[in-house]
Amino acid sequence: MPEAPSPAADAATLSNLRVNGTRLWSSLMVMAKIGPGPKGGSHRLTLSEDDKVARDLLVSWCEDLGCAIRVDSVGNIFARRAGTDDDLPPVLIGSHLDTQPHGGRFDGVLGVLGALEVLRSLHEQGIRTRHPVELVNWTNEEGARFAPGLVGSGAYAGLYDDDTAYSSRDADGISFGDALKAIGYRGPSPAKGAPPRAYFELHIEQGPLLEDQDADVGVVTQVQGLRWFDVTFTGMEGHAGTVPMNQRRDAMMGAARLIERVYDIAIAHAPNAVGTVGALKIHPGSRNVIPGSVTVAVDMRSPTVEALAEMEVRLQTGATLIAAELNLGVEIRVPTRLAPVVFDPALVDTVRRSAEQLGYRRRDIVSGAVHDACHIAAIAPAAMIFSPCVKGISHNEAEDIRPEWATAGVNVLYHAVLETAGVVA
Ligand code: HGY
Ligand code: MN
Ligand code: MN
Repeated sequence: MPEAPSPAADAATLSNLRVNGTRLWSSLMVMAKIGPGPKGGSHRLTLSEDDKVARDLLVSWCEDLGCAIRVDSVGNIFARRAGTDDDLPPVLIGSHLDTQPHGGRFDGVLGVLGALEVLRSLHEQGIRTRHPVELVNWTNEEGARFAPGLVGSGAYAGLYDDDTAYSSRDADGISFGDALKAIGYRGPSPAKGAPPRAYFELHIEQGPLLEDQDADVGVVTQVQGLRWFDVTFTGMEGHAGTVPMNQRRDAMMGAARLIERVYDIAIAHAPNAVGTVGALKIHPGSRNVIPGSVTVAVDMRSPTVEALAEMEVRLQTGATLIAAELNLGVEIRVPTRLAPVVFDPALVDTVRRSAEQLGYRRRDIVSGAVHDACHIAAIAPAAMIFSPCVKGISHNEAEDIRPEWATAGVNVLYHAVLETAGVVA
């Protein structure tokens, strides 16, 4: 794509710049065809063959713009557009392309392809920025195949070393490290990255507030905290038909009582706290065998550390009590503890002003979902932009957005980048 002559960098010219919403939407639809779900959503698990196809497509789109591509040791992909002062730290923009097993077409993808649209617009409009601008696709945000999630951004922020990331195994026993190598994205550069000048992430809200309040854009001020627990009860396998009920050591009984307790704890910390049990691992997993072991995958969240700590204590004591009552063994692993995050006020203000200047209806919002921005906020100024999604549905194949919402979000991202990276006439 030939570069246009650089426009004057005066405020009036810059304020009229917009991205190409049609091009954005068509790229979203092309990406949605890779790893489609059975009901029109997406099934593109991290480090799968489909993830590789999606990564390869993203790399080719970025190479078409003349970006320099870098892949790090945990598979994060960076596409760099040089700045006039190329030694300055980059303005980093992006999100994730991996999806839930039965996820939507926009969760994460809007942020990566929105960043691509920003690079395309900078290129097409011949804009020169002082700071370099880098697009990023983070590896394994979802944590659905390999726990924990947010591994790519966590490694970049120095939270995980390669061996820790590589050692995680999926339900079939395949390791993260082997899967990464198999798709050819185990890159040479170290995962721990230098702090960028700023990080902006565009993402769908994954909740109903923005649509309910007729907002075009969400200005994310903070993200609630999260804790994941794997609680494994061990009993004794036996014949479902012959062992008398009072002689059983049935691991599923433990799981059933713990599940009830997870919901009770969350409700006791209402209205903000939430708790879910989204997965069970049952051994041996046959209808007519008394389960010998059951692992309960717990997700608990709250905007305050105090509530998270209290919920964790109640879960731990509850699990121990249940195991004693039922003569079961119990082991509790904590794959993730993520503290609540408050985004950089100056960057949040940049987002707010960009939305205002563009004439969008905006509202401040706290994110219920966690995002890669949570880890990057620990090492650099970070902020997020939300686009509404239809009825707030997400982590569901029915996830949907209106094209004008996507365009609005990317226009805000574009102007936040122009301001932060600095435009050179
Ligand atoms: O679970 C989360 O909050 C994120 O959507 N993966
Ligand atoms: Mn996401
Ligand atoms: Mn998600």
